[in-house]
Amino acid sequence: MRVAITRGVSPAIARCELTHLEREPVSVAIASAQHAEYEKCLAGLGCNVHALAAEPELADSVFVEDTAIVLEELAIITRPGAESRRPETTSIAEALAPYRTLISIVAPGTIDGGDVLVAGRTVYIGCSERTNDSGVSQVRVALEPAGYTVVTVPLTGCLHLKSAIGLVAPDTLIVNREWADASRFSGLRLIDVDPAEPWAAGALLIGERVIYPTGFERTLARLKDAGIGTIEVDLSELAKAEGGVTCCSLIFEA
Ligand code: CIR
Repeated sequence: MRVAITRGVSPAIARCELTHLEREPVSVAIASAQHAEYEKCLAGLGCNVHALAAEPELADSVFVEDTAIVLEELAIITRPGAESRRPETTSIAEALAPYRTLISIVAPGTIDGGDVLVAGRTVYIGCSERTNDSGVSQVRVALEPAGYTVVTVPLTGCLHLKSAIGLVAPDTLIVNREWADASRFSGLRLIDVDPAEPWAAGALLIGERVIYPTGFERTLARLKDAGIGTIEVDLSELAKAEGGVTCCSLIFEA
C-alpha cells in the first residue's frame, strides 16, 4: 500500500518563512482548494492519503516534506533549519511511527526534507541555508550502514535541493544547473529546465507518473519530448509561500 501523508493549509500561512520571494497575500481558501485537488491527484495515483488536520499556529506546516526523510528501512525525523518550523515534527513522528523505525536529527544538526532527494540507493543532499554539516553527517551515519551512498550537492540561489532538481523517472532528473552543481549527478539522465523557467524543476514522481506544477509550459514540453508522463496540478497559491508539488506530501510504501 502506498501512503501519502499530507496536512491542511494553516490559517497562519501568511506568516510563512520566505527566503527568495517578496511577501504577497496568500488566500487560505484558494490554497486549501488547490491543496484538496492535489490530494485528489495523489489518491488518483493510488496513494492512501493520510491527511493531518491543519495546524492553526504553524504557518508552514502544510509543507510536510521538510519534516522527515522516509526510506524503505527507516524514517529520519528532521530538525528543520528554520526555527519556526521545528514544532512541526512532533505530529509527523506520530504519523510515521506505525510504519517505520524512527531516528531523529539532533542539535546542532539541521536538515530540511526538501534538501534530500533519493534516487535508488543514492541520497543527494543539498547544502542549503537550511541544512548544515552536522545534519548531513547524522544522515550519513544513519543511512550508510543500510547501503546508501550520500552525495552532497552545492546550491546557489534557491531554497532547497528540490527547488533545483526533481526526479522524473528512476534514472532521470529535471535540473536547473544555475542553482545546483549538476556534476554531482553522474549516471543520471539530465533534462534542463527552460532558461526562462528557473522554478520549473519541482516535480513529484509517483510510480510512472509525474505530478508537475502548472505554469511551466516550455519545460513541460521538454518533459513530454523526453517521454515523461505528467499530470499537471495548480499549486500557485502555495507557490507564494515558496512551496511546490514535492513539499506537500511524504510518500512511501507501507
Ligand atoms: C519555508 O520557507 O520553509 C516554506 N515557506 C516553504 C517550504 C517549501 N518546502 C519545500 O520546498 N520542501
